[in-house]
Amino acid sequence: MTTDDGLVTWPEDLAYAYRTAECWRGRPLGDYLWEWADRWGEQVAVVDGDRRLTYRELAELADGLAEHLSENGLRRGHRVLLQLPNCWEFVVVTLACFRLGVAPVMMLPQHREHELSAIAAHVGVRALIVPDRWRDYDHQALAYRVAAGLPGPTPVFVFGEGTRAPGRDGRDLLRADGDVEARRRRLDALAPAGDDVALFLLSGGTTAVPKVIARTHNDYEYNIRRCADVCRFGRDTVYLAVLPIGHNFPLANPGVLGTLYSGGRVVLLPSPRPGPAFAAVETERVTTTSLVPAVAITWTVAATDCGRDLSSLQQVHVGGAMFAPELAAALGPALGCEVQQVYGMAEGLVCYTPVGAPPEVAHRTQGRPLSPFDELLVVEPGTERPVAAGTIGELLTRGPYTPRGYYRAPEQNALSYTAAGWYRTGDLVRLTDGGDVVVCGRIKELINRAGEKISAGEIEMLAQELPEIAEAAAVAMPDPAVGERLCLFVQLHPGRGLTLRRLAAALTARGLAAFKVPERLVVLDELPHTPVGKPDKKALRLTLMPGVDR
Ligand code: J2J
Repeated sequence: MTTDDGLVTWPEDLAYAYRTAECWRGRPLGDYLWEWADRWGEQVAVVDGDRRLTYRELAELADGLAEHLSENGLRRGHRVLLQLPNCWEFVVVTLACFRLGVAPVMMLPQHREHELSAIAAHVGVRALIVPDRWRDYDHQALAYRVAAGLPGPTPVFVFGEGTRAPGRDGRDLLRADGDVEARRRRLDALAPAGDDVALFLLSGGTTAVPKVIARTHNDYEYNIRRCADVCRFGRDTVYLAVLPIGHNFPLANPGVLGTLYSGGRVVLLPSPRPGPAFAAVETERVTTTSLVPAVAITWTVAATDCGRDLSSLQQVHVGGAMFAPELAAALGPALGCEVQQVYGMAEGLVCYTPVGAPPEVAHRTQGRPLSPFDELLVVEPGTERPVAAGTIGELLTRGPYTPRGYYRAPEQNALSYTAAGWYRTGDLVRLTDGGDVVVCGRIKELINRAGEKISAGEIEMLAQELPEIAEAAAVAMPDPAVGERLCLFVQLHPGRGLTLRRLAAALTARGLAAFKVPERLVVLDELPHTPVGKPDKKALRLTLMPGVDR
């Protein structure tokens, strides 16, 4: 069923079943904040550089901020765009939003005007939350430009040292003075329901238009709880977050939220560079972290003779892109810990290889679903016809934490979800006899660059708006370091010329995030086409294979 607002809900009978089975507890995520503080109050919850927050401080700061946001007019059902790097403020803001029932839309620090404006308009956000500067980029100015293009006044809240926004300076909002208990009760009274949207995640996507996934408090809490359980998180867990925590994987699988849920300690770093990460492992006695394969490879190399004591590491989670078995086998010995592979998606389904799995499972599969209520169906690509057991096909899935459609996207939903509510992952998988998923490829048109998904359609549409380009096709180019890079094949208008540098400058000027800018340009007299008139990407991809002449 779809609400008037464009939210696709689970069928009533299933919702009933998920509640009865206690997958869904009907408790908003913000509710847990004080439960944690009451249980583990003086324990350190979050470490960011010199800043160490206890569970109690976290709860008090989040409540203080929630009240400020509420005084600024934000309330249950509203949405805000959240674009912060990995920092303690990110955690406080997210928890404050959960508390109020305001849903943050999780953007990445690398996103620019193109992404921010489209998503903000699509979701209908009431405020923007940004850093002042990040990696020499003025996010505050960016946010004001985005806000100016939105209907209605959209306040910008700025976090960081050099903030200058009067009244919306994050430093003024991150205070927990006054009567903490009274505030706690006031906010308890404003709490959202379990079925409310807790947050919006971005889809890796394959299309030109942005797709967002609304995750409810019920479904996200279940996902966090199951992940934390499968990964055996507990009070001894020290989780190092090095991937951008706006991503589902480091945010909640089990990631930051799974660690807090378990009474552990979260250590935040702004990047996965091995030097600072290994130093943090040593000083904080980190037990676990999550990596994408591209980072796992650099860590494998860097760990040798790194001069750091990495002996506290117990498990490393690797997912987000293809991970070759031999690389998976090499990572554990290099770091002196166990590797757990993860196959997950912001759309819901998450699979993990279990703790203690034998090498043939841990190195050669991407694990099994988190929940006994997850349904997996492997079909002939693009159909709903199951393939023979053990053979490769497209994975369809349904379950208690896999929403039934994208938010406000009926046309896309008709393509990405079947009438019976299965999500078409676009991934090619096979299931082993033991029920583990092996990811074998994909049919969806995206470029997976070090785990960051780039939609081919989005880039093609932007490229075709440039005056030089008649037709464009974005294709994944294999790469040993980052897995895949974006290669753009183009046919130009007669008499026009284009270089990679000019293409990159033009797309950047249109506000495209840097990681989505093509890294190779191939100009052809004419693109090859399939019988239905689409660019023949299979043929184009073949020309990128080593040893093939163009
Ligand atoms: C191959 N491809 C994979 C894997 C994801 C945990 C882990 C990852 C994500 C994520 C996530 C893969 N091997 N092990 O949200 O919670 C590709 C598939 C999938 C897409 C989803 C999580 N793990 N993939 O990567 O929404 O193509 O989520 O459909 O960014 O990444 O991308 P995303």
